[in-house]
Amino acid sequence: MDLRNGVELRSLGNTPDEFRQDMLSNLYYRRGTTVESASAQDAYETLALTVRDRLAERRARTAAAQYESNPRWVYYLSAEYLLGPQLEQNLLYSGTSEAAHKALEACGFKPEEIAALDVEPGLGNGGLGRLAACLLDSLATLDIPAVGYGIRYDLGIFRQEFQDGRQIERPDDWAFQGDPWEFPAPDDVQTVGFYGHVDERDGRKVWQPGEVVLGEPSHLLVPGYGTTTVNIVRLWRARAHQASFDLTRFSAGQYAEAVQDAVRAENISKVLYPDDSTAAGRELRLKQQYFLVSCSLRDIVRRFRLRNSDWDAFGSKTAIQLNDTHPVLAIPELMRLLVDEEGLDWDHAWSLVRQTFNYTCHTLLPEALETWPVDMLGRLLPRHLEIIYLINAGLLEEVRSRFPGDIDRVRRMSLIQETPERLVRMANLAVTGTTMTNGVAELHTQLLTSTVLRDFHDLWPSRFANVTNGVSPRRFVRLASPGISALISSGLGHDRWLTDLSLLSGLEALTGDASFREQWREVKRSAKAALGLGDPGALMDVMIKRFHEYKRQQLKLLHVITLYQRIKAGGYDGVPRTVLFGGKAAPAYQAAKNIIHLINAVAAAVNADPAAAGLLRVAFPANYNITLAEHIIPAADLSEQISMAGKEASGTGNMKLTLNGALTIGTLDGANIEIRDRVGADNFFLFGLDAPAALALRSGPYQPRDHYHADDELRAALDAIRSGAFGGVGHDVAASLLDRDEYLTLADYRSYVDAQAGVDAAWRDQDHWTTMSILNTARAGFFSSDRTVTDYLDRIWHATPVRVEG
Ligand code: 26V
Repeated sequence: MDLRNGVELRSLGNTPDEFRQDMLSNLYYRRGTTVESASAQDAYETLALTVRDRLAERRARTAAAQYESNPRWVYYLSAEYLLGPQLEQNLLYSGTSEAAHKALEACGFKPEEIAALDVEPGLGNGGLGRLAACLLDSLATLDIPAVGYGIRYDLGIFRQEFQDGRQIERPDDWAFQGDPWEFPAPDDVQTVGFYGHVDERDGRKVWQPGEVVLGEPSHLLVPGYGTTTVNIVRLWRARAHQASFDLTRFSAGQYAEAVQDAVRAENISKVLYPDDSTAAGRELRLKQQYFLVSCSLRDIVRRFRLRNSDWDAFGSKTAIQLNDTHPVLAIPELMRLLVDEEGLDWDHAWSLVRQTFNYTCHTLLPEALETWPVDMLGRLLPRHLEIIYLINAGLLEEVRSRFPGDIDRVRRMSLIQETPERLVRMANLAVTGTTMTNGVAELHTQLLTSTVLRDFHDLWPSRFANVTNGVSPRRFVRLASPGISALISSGLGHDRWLTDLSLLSGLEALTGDASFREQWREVKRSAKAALGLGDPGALMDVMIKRFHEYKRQQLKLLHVITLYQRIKAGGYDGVPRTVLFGGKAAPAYQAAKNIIHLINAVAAAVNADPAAAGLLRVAFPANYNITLAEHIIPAADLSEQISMAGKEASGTGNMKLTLNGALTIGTLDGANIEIRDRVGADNFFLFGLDAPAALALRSGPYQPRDHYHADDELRAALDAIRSGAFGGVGHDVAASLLDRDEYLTLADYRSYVDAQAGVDAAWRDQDHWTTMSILNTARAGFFSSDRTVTDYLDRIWHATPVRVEG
């Protein structure tokens, strides 16, 4: 391989023999052990290094080609990434699965046992973090020069355990054994300031930080599928300055005091914040956000300077995507770099900043829109607060001149919320400092521009676009469901669908083929058998997502209780079901934790009752994560997407399940609408209030008790909870539904239960169900993250591919 400086690099061979040889040398030279004394962990790490070497070689070619073409770079700034397990993905993408299996077996190891040692880096909460990972996968697959920036948390999303049915959180020390996929780059360390004050020197503002912390990067390889491109995701870890270790105190025996500054510094990347029930104003989280932003922007500027010398080119060479408001401090930070450090005038800097950044909003919940206390921000980042005030002055001047006399509008749009505790509104700053703001599904974008961000849409309508989310077909079909993937490829006669998911439409023609339908049914059945939760002949009814009241796991649970009560009453006429829940609740979100507790209590009652045997089973495997998702999704027959309409921005689990042939029961919310439009109303179980109806009901005097009194089955289900039928658990859940029912669970109950009867009826005609299942997959090609990235490229990033020679 001929790299940039003309130096040749030997290409690694991929025959089983060459692979085994390289594994052996890694075992000896990098692991420092021998085949005879190698542990399973040695074998795993050696395998990982051997696979990583293959990708590192492609990485070197990629870096050379990208450097050579000096392209417009896409930088994805995200506080969260849920990358999933790396081993199987990297084996697949490097084309070494078979060679690796053979090499392991030759050394006396069982491939499945070695694969089980691969720990997923859980550096995210849910959909937002997994979307970031899917977009990186697609960027690489589409040969777009891109870097993801994030934080290398020591502890990822907590490990969930159940104790007497209650959620307990345990720390997730994911890299305890070391992470073989990472390349640390301590030489690229950045210095980040906090606190201090602002001086003025020769007419220029100079921020004098009161504390500095080092940001040490490491990167993971992000290979594209079916291409040579290997991009990277660069993760920052906080390190204390040498000077923060107090040797004098240590020598005097004051051990805790000696390290306190160092500990404080390194705490910045210690733990991922779980999204919380209340927007928490914790200073450490604000520090994390600025830490990510400061390190990443310095790195982006360093990379820009490798090939460019003129700041004027910065905006055309750099597209930075802000994943929600978490990295929005990048806007004042880049202003500070350009104005204070580089000496550009304000207007010039502002036009470059706006050209560089774009913002994705991922929510509609007002309580999820981030704000930071002005006092806290001003103490931690005094110069940034000044810059935010200056940006605000420009914004408000524009608002006043467009809408003279509309003081209310000025107050609503201001970057500063004038409550007793004054707050900086991060979403307002994001829209103001970017070229484009996008929502993540059609309905979401519509609601954003008509409600939460309406004033901004009035002022700048052309700044808004929709980009509907998507998911990686490689991870969520090919890796998660090897069985269905093989069947799709044999049915279509190719595997090009993996990089052009619209080709799944070719499956439609196969719905008329009885033998194909039979194979499809068999593949779904064996995925259920492999999952091992319940009878593979039963309908697998799946609700997997974070726990939040707006997502309405409690509605699914009321349905389960109703089915159970029908069974107890005798003459149950429903089909056998396994109802599977998976998901975590934020540790401080008590209402969500109460729902988890109640689900486990109902599961215990149902699963222990012989009357329910063979008819109804409730499974709730703990610690739902990407690894578990990849086992559950292929086994699902029914996908529960039952949020209160107008609350779920998009959903992405809905797409993964549809692509795997699950039928959806859902409301007209988020991307469900687009799924239904594509798979067809006949192949989707719709129920419930739509967004306008839900909004109207919410804004009137809604009385949940009216539904309780009017519906016998609903009343029986709630009464059972209240009478202590499930071990006395769930009083709080029942009370909250009867007293407030913020998310209209009771209003949608009857419509939901009736739609579930429609599911039973459809399931009884297995052949027809299978046809609907195939049609769901065939018509869901739109939901590939490759399409999502293509939309971002056309509407927002305007970047072009750089092909890397293979
Ligand atoms: C944050 C908070 C903060 C406190 C109040 C409760 C709450 C609830 C949710 C969140 C997370 C908001 C950001 C987020 O994760 N959004 C998810 O993004 C996915 C990818 O676009 C999308 O599919 C999900 O619908 C959306 O919830």
